[in-house]
Amino acid sequence: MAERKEKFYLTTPIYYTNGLPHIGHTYTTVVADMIRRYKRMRGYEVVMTTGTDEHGVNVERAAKKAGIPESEYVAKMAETWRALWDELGIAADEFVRTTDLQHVRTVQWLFKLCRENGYVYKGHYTGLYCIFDNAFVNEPKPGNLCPDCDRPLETVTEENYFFKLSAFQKPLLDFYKKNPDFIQPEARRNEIIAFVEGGLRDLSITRTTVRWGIPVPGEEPHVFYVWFDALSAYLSAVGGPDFAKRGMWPADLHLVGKDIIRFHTVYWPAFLMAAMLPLPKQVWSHGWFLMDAAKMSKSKGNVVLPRPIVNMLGMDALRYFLLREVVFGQDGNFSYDALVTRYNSDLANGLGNLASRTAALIEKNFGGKIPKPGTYKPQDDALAKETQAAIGEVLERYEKMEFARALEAIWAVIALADKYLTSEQPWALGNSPEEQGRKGTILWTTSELLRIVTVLAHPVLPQSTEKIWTLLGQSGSVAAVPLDGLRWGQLSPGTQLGKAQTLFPRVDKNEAIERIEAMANEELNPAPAPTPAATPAHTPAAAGPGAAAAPAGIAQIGIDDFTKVEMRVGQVKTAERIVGADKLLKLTVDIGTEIRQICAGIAQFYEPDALVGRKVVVVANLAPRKLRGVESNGMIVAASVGPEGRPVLAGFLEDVEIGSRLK
Ligand code: ME8
Repeated sequence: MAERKEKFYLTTPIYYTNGLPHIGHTYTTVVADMIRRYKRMRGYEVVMTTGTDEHGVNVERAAKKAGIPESEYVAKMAETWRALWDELGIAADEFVRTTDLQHVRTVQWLFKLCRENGYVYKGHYTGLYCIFDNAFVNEPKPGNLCPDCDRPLETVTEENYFFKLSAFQKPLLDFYKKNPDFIQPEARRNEIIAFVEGGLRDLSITRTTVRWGIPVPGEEPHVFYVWFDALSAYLSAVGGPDFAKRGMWPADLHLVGKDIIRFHTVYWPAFLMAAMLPLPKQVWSHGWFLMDAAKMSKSKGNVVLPRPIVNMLGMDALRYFLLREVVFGQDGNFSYDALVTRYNSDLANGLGNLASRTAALIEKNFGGKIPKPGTYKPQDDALAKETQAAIGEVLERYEKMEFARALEAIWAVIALADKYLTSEQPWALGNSPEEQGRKGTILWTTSELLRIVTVLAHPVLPQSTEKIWTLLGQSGSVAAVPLDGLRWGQLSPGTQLGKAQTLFPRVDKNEAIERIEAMANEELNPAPAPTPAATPAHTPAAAGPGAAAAPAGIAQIGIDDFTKVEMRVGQVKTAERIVGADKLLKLTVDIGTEIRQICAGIAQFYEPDALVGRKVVVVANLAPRKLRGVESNGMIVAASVGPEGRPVLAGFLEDVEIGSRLK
């Protein structure tokens, strides 16, 4: 019988369904997907789990607001999350929903084990509770605000089942000591140890104030506290009570953001110890992706969405940026500017250019067949040596979760290849046998370097490395190349190159950012779907007597819809250009009740100075949004003239009072 491969089981958090995925969630999931691909290339049997956390008060409220039952609401949201991961090519092996039957069984079973072992008792609990974070809060901020999200806390008293967390202070501390790698990075480990050393209070693990949750069997109306429920998902994904059959538990790695490290390194191992189940091997907590140094939130209008970036630059560009830009474990700032700059420099001019340049030279000089190397010069040997050494370094960096350093090492090799080509100048060599031989050595060497770089970068750039693999005429998938067997010198001369591939077309930075932002604004503030009353004019119903014809293709709206738009007369107070955004002006506009900052795409047609004092029409109730990183609170109305859509500002022939509403 074939020997079973060593297993590796890793997880992302299971995400709340009362929001939509942004770049932060994408980050954790991309890292997990990258590790999953990397471990497979190192010969492991890998399972990666993600999913959705579907119970609790927030879901009850969101479903009510949407006017649908909770089950329907969560089913829709889970599908949205799953579909996004599919679309981004980061679909996990297991997608757990906490409303799955298998999961429900697992939670009830885990509770039964903890109870049978004497770690569960009934009591009362009164406390300040944050319904947004689903947690009782011990140290509220002044004004009884949640220390995490700054929102008001509610006083809640209820009969609960309690988990004897206090009994696990010593076992946990012993466990951390025996398993120094359990909590990563080091700084987080120290924080958690200090927290546990400070003493642990028992934890209420059921609720009677919540309806939408997993029932505690025979104890209704008790339902499980969301964290007891959610953490169990890692176990239910790989078999639940029958976990031994699948052979994946314990998890080798839980990837989490630093917001939820305590749940994963204190509560979760304590629940498992109480149930006498094996403990996960490692919890890795990464930092925040911040936008303008602030946490992302929809109300601030600073959420970064993955889809527009992927539509503009491709998934690999986003993956590369997320993994290259910040040290894994630390906070990092997200900026479109940095994203596009890296795309152009590292991907378009770096890897993409090396691949197409090498292929073009082989095409021209060797009819598209990888040449046989002739004799070697010291500079060829040096390049071979450096590349071979990079293999070891990159694998070590990946293994230590130093993804940015791994990519740095790969790109250092790409830079060496560029330098090598520039100094060896194969294009300047003639066709004598000697020069042809030299060209063969140079181009074989470059192709071999490219092959190695392609294999090493595959976990991060799965799509484009497959294309380069095909371009290099290699058979099968690059994903199937065992990393441990990767050596310099394995490229066979004579291999026919594959078809030319489009890898990373260079983009104009300003234009790319504007397009990404426009798509993001569209996704965050979608145009409302036409209501049934808004029948297009060309249908018989609307074309009957008395029906005013709207231009074909533009739906009619009722007066109710129109009155939703609040347009007011405003006066421009200041106007300035925005560095790096050719088309935008930043204006401050007095709309009677307040002064607003508004960005307008009119910079190519209006001089800032000429606008000051001018009266304009402002859409005052448009949701705030960011344009090129600048907040815009409203919109200036303009006609769009001619095929290029030249903006002409709407104005008045008579003097009008600032703040007057347009009706
Ligand atoms: O906490 N930067 O779900 P959640 C980096 N359901 N990562 C970020 C981020 C940011 N700005 N924002 C979010 C929950 N994340 C629970 C988890 S697990 C048993 C239950 C990532 O939807 C990061 O991984 O609030 C963080 O821990 C997670 O999303 C929180 O997702």
